[in-house]
Amino acid sequence: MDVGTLVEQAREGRPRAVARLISLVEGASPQLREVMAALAPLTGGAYVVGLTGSPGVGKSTSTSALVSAYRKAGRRVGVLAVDPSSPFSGGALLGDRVRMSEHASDPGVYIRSMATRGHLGGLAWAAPQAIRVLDAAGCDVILVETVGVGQSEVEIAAQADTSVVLLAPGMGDGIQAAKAGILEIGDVYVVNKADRDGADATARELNHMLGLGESRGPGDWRPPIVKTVAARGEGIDEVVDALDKHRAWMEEHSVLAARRRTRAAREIETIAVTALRARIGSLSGDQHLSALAARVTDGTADPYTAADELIAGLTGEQQ
Ligand SMILES: Nc1nc2c(ncn2[C@@H]2O[C@H](COP(=O)(O)OP(=O)(O)O)[C@@H](O)[C@H]2O)c(=O)[nH]1
Ligand SMILES: [Mg+2]
Repeated sequence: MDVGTLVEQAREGRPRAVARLISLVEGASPQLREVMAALAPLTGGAYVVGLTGSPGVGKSTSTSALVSAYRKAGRRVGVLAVDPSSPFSGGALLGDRVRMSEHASDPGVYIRSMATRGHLGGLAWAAPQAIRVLDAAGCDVILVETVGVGQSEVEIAAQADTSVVLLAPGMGDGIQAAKAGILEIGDVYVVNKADRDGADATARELNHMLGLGESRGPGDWRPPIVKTVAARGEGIDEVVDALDKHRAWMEEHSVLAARRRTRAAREIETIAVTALRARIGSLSGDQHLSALAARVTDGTADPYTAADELIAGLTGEQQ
């Protein structure tokens, strides 16, 4: 099937076309360039929410509950579950599919899991492309769940309009959060598993840590802390409310547009660096590179000068 037809069908909301397009992204298909060009004018309508937190904290359960809440409000929802540590989709995310299974037959919901380790450029490259597909397919809200470990959480936060950081009592999350720099990335904090002992203490500790080093002005956003029992859907309306408020605040202060520009800039950079690296890689046996290497080994050129020449040569031969 040609790209134009596929994009047209995805735009109409046909799930198989959406799935095919995301597969093209995941497989870094040669058609990707054409796909992205066709999707570009159709994007920008979706609100992207990132959910991060340690494994087991309740991200998938919360995502599923949020899907229910948004569906009740008549919104179309996309879910992207990203596992940056795995080269395979499906593995660690199998349990997630089970937790999302109640939405599997809903035509207003797209659920997709995605592995990124096999990718050049990893999460920073693949996730935004998949988000574009869901956006063009008419999703009003896209929930991006990351199996969170350190850097990937920061990466996903950079791709979302609003970042939700989840914690749960008794997971030693407080200390981990501080270590992982999570305290800088959350727009909304959720203390899930509030049915367990220690939820209040976790919320208090978090509130304390968020207040440390605080230098917010009157118009600044103060990340709220919401307690939930995602497994029973409790507190989910409050999370939706916090997300709505954050979105409204961002629009009011032109933060949303700025964040999206930052995101696009990073995306362009990642694609450019990946392309350059691929071009250099394909040069390893190249005569020009060998000649430069010979000049460096015999001392007639320094490696910086040689690198400059290499880069100049690469960009000179661009199509
Ligand atoms: N007690 C309790 N368990 C929960 C709650 N939310 C989720 N869980 C359970 O915690 C486990 C991990 O949840 P999951 O959503 O897969 O976490 P994820 O790894 O962050 O996606 C599952 O067994 C859930 O049923 C909650 O609010 N209370
Ligand atoms: Mg999960």
